[in-house]
Amino acid sequence: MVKKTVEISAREHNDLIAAENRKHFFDHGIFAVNIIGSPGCGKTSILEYTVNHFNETFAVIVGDVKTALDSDRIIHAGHSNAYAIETGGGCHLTAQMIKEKVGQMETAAIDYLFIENVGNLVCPSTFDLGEHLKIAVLSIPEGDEKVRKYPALFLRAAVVLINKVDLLGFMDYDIERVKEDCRAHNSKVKIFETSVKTGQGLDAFFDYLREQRRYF
Ligand SMILES: Nc1nc2c(ncn2[C@@H]2O[C@H](COP(=O)(O)OP(=O)(O)O)[C@@H](O)[C@H]2O)c(=O)[nH]1
Ligand SMILES: [Mg+2]
Repeated sequence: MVKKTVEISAREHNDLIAAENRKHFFDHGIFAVNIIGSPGCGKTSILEYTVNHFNETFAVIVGDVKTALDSDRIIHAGHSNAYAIETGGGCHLTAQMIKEKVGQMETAAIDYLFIENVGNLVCPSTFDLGEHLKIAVLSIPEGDEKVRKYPALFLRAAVVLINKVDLLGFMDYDIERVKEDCRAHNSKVKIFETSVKTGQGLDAFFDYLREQRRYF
């Protein structure tokens, strides 16, 4: 008898685990979002703001190459349900990492799961974690050409937050051009102009998440 072995790629394996995660989230009523952006664009700051202004029950997972500094910031902001994943060199989170971390949580009490991916506009874009929404975060100091340079993320992100809009007057940044670039990649993209310093756009973003959770 000829023995056949079936080999699957790392990405196919990731997709299988991501599908398991998605079913787990569905079964437990958890709406999961995967937040992707460059280092320093404001991902953790947005989550700190979320701790103080989003009154639903949620958990936070923060991925970084090293340290638990960002999950410590979430805990320090007053939210104990925050977990760190150190990738040890990996430039993105994987569905397996999320599966293991979610396995340690008391999921019955969670309505939302915020996942801050490793800071990077490339690798995290194509690794499904089982999330319902991929959220891209841009920020004004990064410059206004990033959507054109890193299309993979903007083809897949359902939502784009253009953060640090409080700095718009200080930098050359054509925000209308950036929005056009986002829409050229995804005509249905939902765009929010946000600032953690002033709170601009974040309540509207939270309302959007609540609306999306109702239909997932
Ligand atoms: N002016 C301004 N600074 C911000 C805003 N959001 C974040 N920052 C600052 O940007 C820096 C990096 O933020 P952080 O949340 O650590 O970014 P992350 O690497 O994407 O998690 C910090 O100094 C924040 O205080 C914002 O909306 N406006
Ligand atoms: Mg961070």
